[in-house]
Amino acid sequence: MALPPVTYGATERAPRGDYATAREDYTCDQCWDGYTPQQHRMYARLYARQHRLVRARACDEYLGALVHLGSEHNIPRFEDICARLRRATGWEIVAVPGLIPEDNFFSLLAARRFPVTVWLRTPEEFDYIVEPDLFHDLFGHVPLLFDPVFADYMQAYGEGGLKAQRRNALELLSRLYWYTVEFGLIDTAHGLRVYGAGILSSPGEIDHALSHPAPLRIGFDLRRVLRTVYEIDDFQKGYFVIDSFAQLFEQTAQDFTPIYEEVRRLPPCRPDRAEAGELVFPEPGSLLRGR
Ligand code: HBI
Ligand code: FE
Repeated sequence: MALPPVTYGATERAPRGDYATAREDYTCDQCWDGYTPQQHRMYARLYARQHRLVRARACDEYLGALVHLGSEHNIPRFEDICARLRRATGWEIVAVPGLIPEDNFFSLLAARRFPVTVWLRTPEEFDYIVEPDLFHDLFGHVPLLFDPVFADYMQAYGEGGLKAQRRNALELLSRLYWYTVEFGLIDTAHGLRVYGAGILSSPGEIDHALSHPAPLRIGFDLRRVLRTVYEIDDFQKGYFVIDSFAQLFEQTAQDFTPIYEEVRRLPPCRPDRAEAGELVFPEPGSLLRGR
């Protein structure tokens, strides 16, 4: 029975994926032999560009795990990555036709299975893609699943998502995913670094997130994140900075129920306006100018 495709947000655009071949749980086969030489070349071009950009800007945990994606010259076989990933943190990656319903998404994460999209953007979409594609999911998300603490955080997020559905708190919880897994920054001895997949897989947002004076960079605080709205189709106006994946895991390893009730009673926050008393990181480069 063909499953209905899934799209997010108010969009008339037809979903990119072919859901006809998906199983009941929305997983499908990667069909690696079906990729054309042009698609392998496209992957290699995307990898080469992003690798140059992330080299000095991504956190060490990410850079150290990139090698596990395998060859940079062609689209990897998911089962090859799976073999390495299972040994590292007990995670697997599973092929999906594209975006899948939240319940299926959370259930997969809770079972330490990360959904990776099987289709790859076209050359015309080299600089911008509207939906997560194979490159975003593989290059952006998969390397950090090799980090034991981040891997535990991702599973806890999946479990939290299943609970949030029952508490009608999906919109609040999606902000946590957005400001950590997709657009998170981490403070290191060498300065701010990127760990969010949406930044790591973007040609322009790495520089924007770390070097542009405009965005606000605020110390991670769970309640503040759950209150902060976000836009999906432009560079972020604000980022949250964690001290470590251990801090992120500890600060979110609690029952969110009372926190959802607390946050619901408060007005939403803007990502580009600091609230009283919060830790705001200095504008990049300002320390060098002695300001
Ligand atoms: N489906 N394949 C896929 N990948 C995602 O990142 C994804 C999804 N479905 C829902 C979703 N993300 C977000 O809405 C989560 O916050 C649930
Ligand atoms: Fe993503």
